[in-house]
This record gives sequence, structure tokens and C-alpha cells, in this order.
Amino acid sequence: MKRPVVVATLCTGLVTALWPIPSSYESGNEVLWIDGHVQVDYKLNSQADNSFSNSASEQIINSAVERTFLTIFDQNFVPWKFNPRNSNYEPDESNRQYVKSITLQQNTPEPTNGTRPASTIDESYTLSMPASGEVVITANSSIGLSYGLTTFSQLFFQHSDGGAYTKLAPVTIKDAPKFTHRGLNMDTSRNFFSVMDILRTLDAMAFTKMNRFHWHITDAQSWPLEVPALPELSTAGAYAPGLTYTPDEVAAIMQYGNSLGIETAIEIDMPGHTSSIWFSHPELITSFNTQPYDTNCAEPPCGSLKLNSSAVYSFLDKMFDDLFPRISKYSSYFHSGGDEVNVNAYLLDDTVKSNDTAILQPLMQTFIDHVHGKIRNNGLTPIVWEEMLLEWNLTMGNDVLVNCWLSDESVAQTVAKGHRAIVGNYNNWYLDCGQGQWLDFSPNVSASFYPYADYCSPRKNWRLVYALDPLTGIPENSTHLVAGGEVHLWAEQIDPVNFDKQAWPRAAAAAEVLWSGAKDASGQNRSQIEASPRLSEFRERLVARGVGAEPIQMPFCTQNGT
Ligand code: CP6
Repeated sequence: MKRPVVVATLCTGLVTALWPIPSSYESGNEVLWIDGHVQVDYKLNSQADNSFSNSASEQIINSAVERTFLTIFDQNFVPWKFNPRNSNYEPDESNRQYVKSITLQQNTPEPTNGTRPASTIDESYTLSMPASGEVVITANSSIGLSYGLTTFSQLFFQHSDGGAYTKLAPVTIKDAPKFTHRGLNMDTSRNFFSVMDILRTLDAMAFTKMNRFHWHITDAQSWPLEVPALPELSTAGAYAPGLTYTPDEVAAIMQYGNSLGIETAIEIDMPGHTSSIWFSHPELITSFNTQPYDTNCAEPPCGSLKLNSSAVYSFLDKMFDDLFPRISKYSSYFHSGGDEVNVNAYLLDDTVKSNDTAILQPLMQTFIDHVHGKIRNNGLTPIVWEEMLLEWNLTMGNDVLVNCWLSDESVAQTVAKGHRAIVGNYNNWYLDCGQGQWLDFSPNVSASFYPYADYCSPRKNWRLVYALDPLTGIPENSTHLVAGGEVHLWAEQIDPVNFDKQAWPRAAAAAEVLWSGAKDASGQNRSQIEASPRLSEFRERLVARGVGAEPIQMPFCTQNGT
């Protein structure tokens, strides 16, 4: 028996699955079917040679095309959900019009930045799908074309007979990101994640057009990174043999990211959050697991790199000389950490024996100058946590990106000092606490709706993520210094069992803010009411691709909507 179609206030019927929403999007209501054997042509509209290497571009294009068809035909089916795979919504099967061709046109040659996409890559694209079925996607880079194909795949729904169709032709899209830095921070120290867990996360990121993978690879609890020049780091510091990342695995992860348009910023958090180095090099660490912990660090086990030690500098040089040349093949960034350094730790540092900031601050300046010098010598751009700039008042080159996390005000202070900022305050964009759904029956909420006391409230849902505008409190003339933002998945209470449901679909809510901007065309905060069914459909597609994203609506909403 068919259920009657009813109109529910916050439940609208068939929507697109376009996520993030393109900057300009027009669609009609003609039906177009697609056949898995449709011709795809790639045209590089330039005489110019390019050293990015055609093979890298070709790999990006070929894998994007393959993903497009997999998404449309093989994975886009979620058996426990009914809409829009509900016959109520399926088009008449007679006289099918088909997509006739897909032309990918690259207007300019690939950026010439070694074997990886430049961080300044042009990610924009256009997509035209006339009702006659000749699809044209244009872009200035292979990543732009890949994004165009991702958008294209999101226009289609699977028919119950296994075919696929759109009811949205003709479609005209012109799309470009609002922010260049659209990231996700994954912590592989507190809990270990397999290479497959990370690759799956990169896939999900690319599906929502995120382009920076912040890999918080080490911390106080474990050191899973294999450094061949210092093998003892991981043999003593990993949770168990095998719970490590080999150089080949790190390279494979970074290269896979590049093929999806994602650059990886590896973070070795220093000088705090380093007590896992103690397992192999106790001589470099202030003390191990000092009690009571909260006078010495933010979270046990306490321990910092000594701040005035030549042994620490030789150790770091050895590590960087091994690591940086490998990183720079695939990325423009290295993150040197710098969060939550507790001055009391240095009372126990035999090279300092003081917690006086007047003594510590110049030592910290020397430390950051040394580390950043090494980073730059390898052609990489340094990233630091905000405390290095705003709490320690260090002088750093204005090439340094600042990872803000404490508040919106810290973003404003960072750009006021001339640095580029990465937004992601803990209230809105820390995703390691629960994401509960009950608010999807409520009106729009504002970014400050939840006080800090509710940090771990089950009410911390996708809308709180979506409501953050990265440009809050930023003067007009400084908005260009807001590079973008990141969501953070600290892993004290996350492991491979719950990672996907903590991350998704909330990370996608941030991804839309970062790609499309927090405000709509009329300058208002984007409507959560409009976004809800669209995100719900996007979530179904994440699940269909093997990502364990949480539901945000019941089938009731889309099944019985209009
Ligand atoms: N680990 C590291 C963490 C946190 C930070 N750095 C953190 C701090 C406060 C909250 C959540 C996470 N667990 N290395 C801060 C950047 Cl509420």
C-alpha cells in the first residue's frame, strides 16, 4: 500500500544532492537518462607544454571519470531508504532521452609546480547540460574538471531498474570556491587509524570539495610515524608494532589526496604534546607524565621538548632531513604545532629550570625560527597553532598560516597581525563530541546558541557547524587573509569504530560554508531549512560510497514531502 503524500513543514520532497551548493546554478525539469557507456572526451585547449606532467593530469581526469560512473551506477543505492528511489518520484520510462556526450575542456595548462597541484590551483569550473544531452564541463585545471564531474554525478538519481536519470535538465552551473583552504584535521596519535580509514576520509572530503588534509600524526600518547633516520621513535612510541605509518604509506596517502585535489599538511606538534618521544629519547623531554597533570599540561601524559637543548635541535634536524624532502613531493605545507604549551613544564627542563615567560619567550622564538627555517628550506610553508602568535607573541614571517581554534576573536587578531588564518573554533568546528539530531525539527539557530558548557552536548549537530561564518568580525579590508577553515576530529574518544559518524555529515556542513560561503545571494546566513533535505540526500550518498555518516532526517521527511 502506498502512503499518501503529505506536506510536512520542515520536510520537503525530492531535492538535488548538490553539496556544496554551486555559486550559480540554474536547472529545469526535463528528464535525462544516462548510459554507462557514454563517450567522455578530454580536450586540453592549449599549445603550451606543461611540466606538471600530462600523466598526473591524466590520472586525475581518468580517476575522476571512473568515480563519476561508479557513483552514478554502482554505489548510489541505499537499500534501507526509499526516496528518491521511490516510484512516486521516478520518471515515465517511455521515450528516454539520454546524455549524448560529456566533453571535458581544460582551458589553460596545468600549473607547473613539480608533480603536485599548486596550492594556488584554480578550482573553478562550469557545467552545461542542455536537455539535448551534450554535456560540457570546462575548467582551468584538471582538479576543476574533476570537481565539475563530482557535481555532475550529484545531479543523478538511481532508478529502481538500475538505470540513472536526472529530472533537472537543462542545467547551467558556474562554480568557484569562496575560500582556498577547506580542511579536515585527523588525529592519528590518540587512536590509530588504518590507511584505508584515511583513504576513505579523503574520498569523502573530495566528494564535498574539501582540499586540505591536516594530519595530526603524532601527539603525547603515541608516535605512529616511522622515521627511517630515527626508527626508535615508532618502535618505542607506537601503540603496538604495526600500528605505524611507513614512508610508503605516507607517500601513498599524500599522492592519493593529490589525485583528488587534496594537499596534506602533516603536523608534528611541538614543543608541547611530545611526550611520546620520551619512550625513545627521554633525554629530550622535560619530564614524563608529571602529576598532577593539570598544572603541567592540558592533557596527560605531560612532557615537552626541552627548550634550550642542542640535543633537541640535532634530533629535529635529523628528523626533518628525513621527512621534509618526502613531504615536499606532495605538499606545500608542514604544520609545526605549538598549541597548549604549559610554562610550568619548563621548571622540570634541566636546560631552562624556569616558568618565567620573560626567559621562555626568547627561547621559544629561537625554537620557531629554527623549525620554520628548516621548513622553508624544503620549499614548504609553515602552519602553527594560534598560541604561537597570540599567546607567545612570536615574530614569524607572514607566509606562516595560523590555525585558530580558541575563538572568532583570535581570527580577527591573527589577520590584524598580517597573518593568514585558518578558522575552526572549538565551539562550532570541533567534531569529536556527539552530534545528536533533535534540532532538525527546530528553526535556524545562531552560531553562539550553545555555551561552552555544552561542548559535549548531544545537541552539537550539523546546524551548529553550518552556522559559523568564517568572516565573523573580520574587517572588509582583511577578509583576503582568512584562508579558510578546518573541522577537527581529536581522537581521544574516536577510533575507526566511530570516526565516520563523528565526522559525517557535519564536516560536509563546514565544507559548504567554505566552498559556497556562509551567506546566500541576499547576504543572509544560509537557510538551514533549505539545506536540511539536501544534506540528508548527500548523507545517503556518503553511505552509498561506504562512509558511515549519521542520518540527519527520517525517511518520513523525504518520502512524504511534496
Ligand atoms: N589536542 C591537541 C587536543 C586539543 C588541542 N590540541 C583540544 C583542546 C581543547 C578541546 C579539544 C581538543 N585534544 N593537540 C587544541 C588545539 Cl575542547
